[in-house]
Amino acid sequence: MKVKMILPALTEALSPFWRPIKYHLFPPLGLASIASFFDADDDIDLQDEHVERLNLDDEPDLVVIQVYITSAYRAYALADHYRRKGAYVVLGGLHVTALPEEAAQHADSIFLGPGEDTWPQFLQDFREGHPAKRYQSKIRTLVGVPPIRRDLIKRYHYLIPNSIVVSRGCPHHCDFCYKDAFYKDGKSFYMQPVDEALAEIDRLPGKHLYFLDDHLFGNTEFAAELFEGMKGMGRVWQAAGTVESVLRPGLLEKAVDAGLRSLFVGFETLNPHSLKEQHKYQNLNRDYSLAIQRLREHGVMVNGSFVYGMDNDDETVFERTVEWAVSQGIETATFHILTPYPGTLLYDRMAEQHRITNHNWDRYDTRHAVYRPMNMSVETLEAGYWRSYREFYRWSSIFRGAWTKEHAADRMRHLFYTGSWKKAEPVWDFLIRAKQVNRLLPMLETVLTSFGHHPWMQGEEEEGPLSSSLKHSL
Ligand code: B12
Ligand code: SF4
Repeated sequence: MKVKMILPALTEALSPFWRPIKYHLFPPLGLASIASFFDADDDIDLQDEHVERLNLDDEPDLVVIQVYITSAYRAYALADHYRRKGAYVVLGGLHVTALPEEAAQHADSIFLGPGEDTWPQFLQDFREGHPAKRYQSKIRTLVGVPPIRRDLIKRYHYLIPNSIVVSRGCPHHCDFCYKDAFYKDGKSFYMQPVDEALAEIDRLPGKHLYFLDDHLFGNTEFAAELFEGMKGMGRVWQAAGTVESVLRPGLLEKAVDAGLRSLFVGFETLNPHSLKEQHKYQNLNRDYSLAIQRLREHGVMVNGSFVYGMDNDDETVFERTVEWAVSQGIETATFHILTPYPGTLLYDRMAEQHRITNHNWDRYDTRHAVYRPMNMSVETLEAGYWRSYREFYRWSSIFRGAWTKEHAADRMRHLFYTGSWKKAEPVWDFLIRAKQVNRLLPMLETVLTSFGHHPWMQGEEEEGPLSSSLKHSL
């Protein structure tokens, strides 16, 4: 059987907001995961439109498209194109699960929820000639799932080809998150068996890993066992975790021993009323500064995530947040405008209050206000969002953030990491166009591995602020 799998690019790909580096980071793990259920003699072409031009002249029997909210219109156009050519077209992913009736107009079959249980069932039905119109995932497990088809991923396109997910979902329930809508009708947090996760890590070449799990630290027992198994593998890695998990005694230390060097932390807001409003209880009454201090002491860099536009926010929120982030020495920050994704509690609440002003899914990209904020205008919210990026990444802020650190080596790492991420974008773009983005990976590994004197460097070679490997790469 001839199969085409597509991760469509978001409509933004044609707009001035397009940042090539952001879309050359991670390969399409979702499609490569369900591809593991195909037969060895199926002829599969997996294309990621963020990084390559699609070949639309082919004649596949089956077309599989993953739909995110911001790529929904492009996904539908591609689906319509292949249906006109007579292919059997299926759609799945987050947006299909949120709005199945909308997606069904463009597909022969649709899939709701994760694909590990429904996809093998569909393949059997399809081969037998009686596929259903709709498949709803109910059995939630990663036990016995075959290894992800990494052979279908064109590694050279990505800065982080070693992206990996070893769990699905998250134990928490924040109102604005996609999670509860996507995992409804079954378990919403479950893990791969640790042995299989370790085997997958072992199969990945090189040193660097990026865990894309929503909350790698969400199950202490699983995380501790995983980190224990990774000890001595010589990996350096990045992941996402909550403030609460950083403060939990013992777990962070295990992660650091296993190679954790940078963590994406969802601070979201500095206002406890907003945390309550969004049911983000796991952040309530947690000492954010202490969490950052703990990460710093262990040599882990912080990517702080912040959301603007909650009902308690007014026009002072931007300056306060940026000032706090800079003064804490956070290395990188990601700002978002609150976005009511269909299917979430946040969406239902805002729809009930008649506050949603825009149903153009292209705008649901966390850069636009698609609703009426409570305590400021849309213009103030959007301007404040953009100003936050400018303020956080101006050189004076980068230096101020770096100088919150005691050791010269830590300051250097801050300057190098933050500066090269935001200030060297033309260089990244050039390397992407030259198909050389992979060449940046050793530099990233070096920055994550080197600099400073930290508990995790005990016993490793040390020769002053810059280790020899970094000098080589410079
Ligand atoms: C990596 C990532 C990115 C990467 C690349 C995405 C990629 N290559 O897949 C980049 C940086 C480009 C990115 C960008 C954005 N992202 Co993003 N991203 C993620 C992240 C962290 C991991 C994705 C992943 O690999 N998951 C692991 C795999 C295994 O899961 P999966 O892809 O969902 O696939 C499973 C199922 O969905 C299902 N499935 C999927 N497709 C199909 C098809 C069929 C037929 C079947 C049967 C099953 C099926 O089966 C798979 C196996 O279970 C997710 C969070 C998350 N946990 O998913 C956010 C997430 C997907 N991103 C999100 C957002 C909002 C964005 C941006 C708009 C952010 C922005 N401000 O720019 C952009 C736009 C992206 C776009 N193209 O439209 C939201 C999506 C919200 C929504 N309702 O669509 C998420 C959920 C984050 C969040 N918590 O809000 N993102
Ligand atoms: S902690 Fe993060 S992943 Fe979990 S529900 Fe909240 S926003 Fe979603």
